[in-house]
This record gives sequence, C-alpha cells and structure tokens, in this order.
Amino acid sequence: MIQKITFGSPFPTEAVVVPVEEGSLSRFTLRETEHGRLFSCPLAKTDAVYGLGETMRGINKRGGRYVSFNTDDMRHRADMPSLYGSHNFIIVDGTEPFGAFFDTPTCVTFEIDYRKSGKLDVLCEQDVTLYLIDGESAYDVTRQFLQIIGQSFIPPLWAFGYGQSRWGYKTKKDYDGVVAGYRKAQIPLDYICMDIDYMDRYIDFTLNPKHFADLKEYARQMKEQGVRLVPIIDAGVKIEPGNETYEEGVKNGYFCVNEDGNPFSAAVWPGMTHFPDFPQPKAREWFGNEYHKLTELGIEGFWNDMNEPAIFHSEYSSSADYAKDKKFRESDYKRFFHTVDGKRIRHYDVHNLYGYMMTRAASEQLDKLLDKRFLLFSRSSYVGSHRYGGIWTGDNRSCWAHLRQIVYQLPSLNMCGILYTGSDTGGFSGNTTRELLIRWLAVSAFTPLMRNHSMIATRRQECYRFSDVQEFKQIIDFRYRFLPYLYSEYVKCALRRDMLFKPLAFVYGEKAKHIEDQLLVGDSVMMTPILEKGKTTRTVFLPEEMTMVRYDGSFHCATVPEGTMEISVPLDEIVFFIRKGKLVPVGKGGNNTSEIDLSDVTLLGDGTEYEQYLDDGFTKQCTLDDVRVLKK
Ligand code: MIG
Repeated sequence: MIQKITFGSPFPTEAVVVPVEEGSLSRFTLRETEHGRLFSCPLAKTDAVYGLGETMRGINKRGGRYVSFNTDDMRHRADMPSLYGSHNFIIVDGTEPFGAFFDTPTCVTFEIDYRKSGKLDVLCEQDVTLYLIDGESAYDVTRQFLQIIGQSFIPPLWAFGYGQSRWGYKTKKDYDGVVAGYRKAQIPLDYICMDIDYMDRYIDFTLNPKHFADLKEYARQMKEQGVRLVPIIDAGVKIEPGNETYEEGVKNGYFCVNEDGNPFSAAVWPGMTHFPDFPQPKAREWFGNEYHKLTELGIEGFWNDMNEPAIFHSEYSSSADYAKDKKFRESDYKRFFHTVDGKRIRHYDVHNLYGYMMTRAASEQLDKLLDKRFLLFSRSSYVGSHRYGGIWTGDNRSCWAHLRQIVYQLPSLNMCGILYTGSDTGGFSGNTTRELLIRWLAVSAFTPLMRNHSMIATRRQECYRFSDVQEFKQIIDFRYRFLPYLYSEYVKCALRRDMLFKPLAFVYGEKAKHIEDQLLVGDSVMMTPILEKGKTTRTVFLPEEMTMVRYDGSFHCATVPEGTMEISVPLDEIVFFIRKGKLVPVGKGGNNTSEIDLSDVTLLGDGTEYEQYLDDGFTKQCTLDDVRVLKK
C-alpha cells in the first residue's frame, strides 16, 4: 500500500508518474527545526536499512550519514556524504517492512542509527512530498516503489557491448589505435567514448576542426567495423559570439539567470559558460534538439557530464574562493535562478534536479531525432532519471575499495529505478594494475554499462596494453557469451519494473542478510566476484543448492549444496552460480554485438524453462509479447 503526504508546496519533480492516494503521516514523527523538517522513526536492533541509490558504504546503509546534494567531488572516501546523484528512497527492513521516498529537490540528510540513536532521522531542508509504502518484504516494498516511478530507459543491444573510453584521446589516430589494439588482441569492442577533446575548444555541439571536421564519414567507417562513437556533452555552454547554441539560448531566455536577471556566468571546461535552464520545458526542448548536430552525423549514443552542475569558479566567486571552501559553490547555487512558468526559482532549491532534467532534455529529443533506441548516460541524476537514460558512477579511483563499492551501488541504484549503470572499469583516477583491471572487468561483465574509462595523465589502461592479453580476452568473451541472458533480463526488468541486481536478502531473507559481496543478477544468477588483491579464492555463501558455473573458455557446470564453500577463481576465469530450478541462456559470442545471435543459445542450470526477451536490439517498442519460452 502506498500513501502520499505533502508538506508545504514542494517543487514538482515528476519523479512519481502514477497517481497515489493521499494519506496521513505514520511510521515517522515530525518535528519542525530551524534547519527544516525532521522526520524520525525508531529502528529495532536488527532492522536493515536499504536504498539511497548512488551513495558510499555497504548495501545495508545502517550506521551512516548521507546527504542528498549532488556534488562533483572525486574523493570517494567511505564517509563521503554526497556523490553525483540523489535518490531519497529508503527501506526499513524489519518486522513490518516499509519504504519512504522523500521527494524534494534540494538538500536532505539521512542519519541512520548514526549517533547510537537507534533512530532513522531524515532532515528535509524544504517542502517535501513523502511517499510511504507498506509491504510484505523489502523486495515487495521496492517493487511497489518501482511501479510509481515509471519504466526504465532501454538502450539498444550495442550499449550492452564492451566500450573503451579515456579522457585524453584527441585525434583519429588515438581512436584508430584503440580499434586496432582490440582487433589485434581479438577482444570484442562495441563503442568508443569521445571525451571533451573531440569538440572545438570544449564547445558543445561543435567539432575540433583539425581532427574531426568529417566526423560523419569517420563515424560511418567506424560503424562499418562494428564500433560506435559516443561523444560527451557537458552542461555549460561557452559564452562566445558565433556559438549558435549560446546565441540562441541568450535570445530566447533559455539560460539560468543571475540576481540581475542576466544569464548567469560560470567557468567550466570551455571557459566562461551559461547553464541551460533545464527545469524550463522550452529550454529542454531546445537543448535536446541541439543533439541533432551529432545525430545527423550518424551518432547514436551520448554521455552527459558536469551536470550537477560542476563549477570551477563563477561571476561571484573566484577559483581561489572555490579552492578555499566548498561553501562558495553552495552560495553560488543560491545566486542563480531558473524560470519556470514565469516564476523565478533559486537554483539551490531545485539543485538535485539539474542532471535529471538535462538527461530528460536529451532523451526526449533523441527519441524524436532517431528511429532506433539510443545510448544515453549521465553523471548526475535524481529519482525519475531512469526513464530517460542511465548513469555511470563518476570519478572513482583505481583501488580495490572502489571496485567493491560498485557491487554495493548496483542493487541500491536498482532500488531507486536506475537499471542502466556501471562504473569506470579499472578505475578513473590513479594508476590501475593488471590484476585490478581484470578483476574489475569480471565485475563489469555483469553490469549493463561495461566501460573501461580513465583519467588524463594516468597509466593507459586499454586491455591490449597489458601482457598476456588472452586473460583479458577471456573475461570480455564471457560477457559476450552471457549477453543473451543479460540483455533479456535487463529488458524484462524494465518492462516488469523489477530490479536487475538484488541483495541476497531480498530473495532469501534473514539467513542471507549479512552477505554484501554476492549479488543476484536477474532471476537466475548469483555473482560471486573476487574483490581483493592477491586473492584467487573466496568463500561463497549458498542460501540453497545451486549450479556452480565455471567459465574458462567454455562453461563447466556442477551441482553444489546449500551452505558455505570455498571457490577458486584464477584471474582469467569467471565463476558464478545458477539458482535451483532456473536456467541461463548463453551464446557463442562475437567480436561485437552485431555478430551475436541472441537466439542461438545453450541453456545452463537445472531448471526446465527460461523466458527469453528477444528482439532486433534496436526497435523502439519493447513489449512482453517478445518473450518466448525456452524449454530444456
Ligand atoms: O572535470 O571530461 O566524470 O568521466 O573524463 C572533469 C573529462 C570532467 C569528468 C567525468 C569524467 C571525464 C572528465 N570529466
């Protein structure tokens, strides 16, 4: 059962798209404080607390403090309160499980048994709509929530292939080298991301005249080889006469304004820029339509960056101010404005919607510009973003802790609707190691977005640059052989409003509550990755009898009993498990997704039937009519 209670008149976020009955406050007590409304509820000693999407720490969020305020800060320490997205849905899993979604577009602080309080405290700075969901289990509560926030974005099949990216690729030679490197190593590749250097001086919707004047022909040649180019688009539009996007935006009032009502200026990569007024529907339509400048050249996928929005300095604060104290950014967020329905709205008050509305802008227009499904993922997000695109989890570091973190983030993001996601494989900042990258690939092999990305001036981390490239090949080959299952499960989850990654506790309950380093992937699979340096073995908890599958170039299956077991996982192998009575279709693989035959599969596991979603990989209409039953 879902009820909503409105406190004040919150800005409509459009996170919830299904009508919900009005109710009255239960579960929480409410206290008005000088910092906002404080909602509190007691936590029993054994209650687990789930949700909160893109946050640090484990799957059970208990013991932590989390602040929903979208932030670009690459120091992802364990106690980091805010990352790039805000997903205010939280689930208390106790004797009477319930969920609460605090729908408010600015700062919310969650303290979860933080001060030995035995309480969940949620402080909402501003007006809020609270959605309360009662259910039989944490999973049931979550599925009810997924029903009211609408259907997830479904990218094309090629977006489930392996992608290479790096901040620092500049010329065609760089991109050609990537294709050649992967070809030579016989490692599959489906797309290459183009980071900011493809543009003319970081100006959105322009091309570097020296290197990419003929992007159309170049994109065609790449596609002929089965590789798509996926350019980045940043939020800030460079202030420069002659920049069409800038001129149109100013002329039509499509930019955020400062205290004087003039377009607000802030420095990002291109130098001084204006920020598109994404909460304004007309501005969204205009900015989204600008993507035609690239779709006309044959581009079918994009990533949206810097849309918290990130600011280096502004017309109000210098870079020295920014370096000194984060407070300056916050005060800048209070000094520029959106214009919605003729009303002026302080950016700070709707801050967490900016990346969401940018994704929406792009998605709604790409849908009009293209006759096929497209790839779109964003850095910043809010609940509702999942209807328009995916996200990547931002600027992680090449360290084992951040490999582990994505395992925790996957189910938490899925609880908040976000299905198309993945992390910078190998780590963004810092220098990766061969071992870390391979283990990271073995985790990303299960995530919808599987992209190797790294920061400028770090060690090069394309797989073919390492010794014994065969070991990398085997892991990525696995991904392509696993695609018939992964793709089918993804689309079914989107259509059925389900999670792709579930904590074990969501299915097996109490006995699996302590397990956070194994995940259920779709309906049949349990993944059990190696997350530690130097380890080639690990302990696996089996909540029931399962089929253990080892991939070493081919698949080997064995039935293993409920309980605890030690498995060995050499660097070039993948070990996963299939739940009792379930099946997993695996294919023959290929050098890219166009070579994959999703219908030519072998069924692994001891089940009798598998429901496979099957289509051409790009058709816009995905429906459950395209599910066929495979029998063993
Ligand atoms: O200030 O475009 O998270 O993936 O490579 C850094 C350069 C801007 C941040 C993104 C990262 C990207 C980088 N961007």
